[in-house]
Amino acid sequence: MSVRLLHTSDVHLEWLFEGFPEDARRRRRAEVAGALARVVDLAIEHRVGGLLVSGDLFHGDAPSLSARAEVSAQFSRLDRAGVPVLVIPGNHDRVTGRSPYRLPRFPANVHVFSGEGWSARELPGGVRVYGLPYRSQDAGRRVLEGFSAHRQRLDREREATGQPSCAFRVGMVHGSLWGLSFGPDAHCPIQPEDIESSGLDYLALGHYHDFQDCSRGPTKASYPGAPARLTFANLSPRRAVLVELGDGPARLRPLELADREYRVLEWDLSRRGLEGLYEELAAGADPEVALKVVLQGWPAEPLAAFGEAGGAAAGGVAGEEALGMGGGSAGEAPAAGSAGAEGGAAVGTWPGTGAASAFDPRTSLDRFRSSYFHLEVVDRTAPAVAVEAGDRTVRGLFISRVQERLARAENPEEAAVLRRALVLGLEALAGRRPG
Ligand SMILES: [Mn+2]
Repeated sequence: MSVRLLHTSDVHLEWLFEGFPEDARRRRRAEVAGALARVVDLAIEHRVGGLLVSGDLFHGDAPSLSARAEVSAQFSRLDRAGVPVLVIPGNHDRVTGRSPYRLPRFPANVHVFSGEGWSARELPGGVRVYGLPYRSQDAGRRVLEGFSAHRQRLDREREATGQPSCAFRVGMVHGSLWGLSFGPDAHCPIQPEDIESSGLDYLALGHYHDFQDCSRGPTKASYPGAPARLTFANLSPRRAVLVELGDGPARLRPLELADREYRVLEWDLSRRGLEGLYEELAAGADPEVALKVVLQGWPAEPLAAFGEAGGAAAGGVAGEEALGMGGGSAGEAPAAGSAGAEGGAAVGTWPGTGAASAFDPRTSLDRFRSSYFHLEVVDRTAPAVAVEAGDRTVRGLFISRVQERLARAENPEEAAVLRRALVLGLEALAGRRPG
């Protein structure tokens, strides 16, 4: 006897796609719904005995009526194809008063594990599925600890109610495998040894947004990952996992799901320059690609390279020598690493060759916005300035104050504002009108 199941999780219908322009956001949300439809297509094509959804089907616990209708429509297609659907709520769509999981809106083939703890449900072909809905009170608990005792109790209960004994055992849980990086989003820790001793043939995990095979010992386990990319962290191929239960250990076949291309470009302006970045972005332009550019360092180019904004300011700066270097005269305040390795040019002298304030990392790539589906700039630039200990000049004190605040900045936005303040302040101290 053999049975195939299809496993998905973390669809996150109605994900916000924060930072995307409105039109791209709308299209991306439609693509997330399309990914769910594609998973349903695969379940039908592969004639699976069940579709498992391991949490975070919805991005929020009170999804819109249209998102609920979309899910119902997709699950109805499975109903017509005779495919049961098993769902556990995740940390994003946990069961609350407004939860779609409380309303009997789904077609009859859908079962949501929404009780207090573990419960079990049978699928055709001798498969018993044990599901644990996410509950916030379990967030810090090792959720698979002692699972085999729950399994044995549920087996006794199921068999007492007339269910035949099962040939295959599958678990569903939404939580963080120990050792995978979840950052502050770690919930319901899962220890590898608890997978190994679970007595399950397959553990259908949810919460991690990229495919990961987590098999341990006799138990196969995986995170399928979100079927459509949700953030720029999701660069790996999208997957739904086909699980084949039969003789011997379960077999996993991760099926690839097509999705929009996301790219991340890290660019050190001190080493590779701004002109080089412009060339790179022009060469890679593709209105279907979502691109994130992480800017580091600081451009050493002369002002003209800073583009239109810089060009406008250029006139005012042409006479920079005449304006003098203000408090930052070369003799008084040699800036960071003026010994700059391999001809580090303007890195190390401040102000540099042009009005640095004409370069604003936040808007520096605006001219490329229409060349990409979405262009996101992460500003980790670092204006290269340093101040000697004991420098009591206005300039020295200004730099130290801003740098102290930078060291304590609580988020990237605050740090970006402080770096901008540093640039504008130094320009002003150099006697220049900010660009
Ligand atoms: Mn999730």
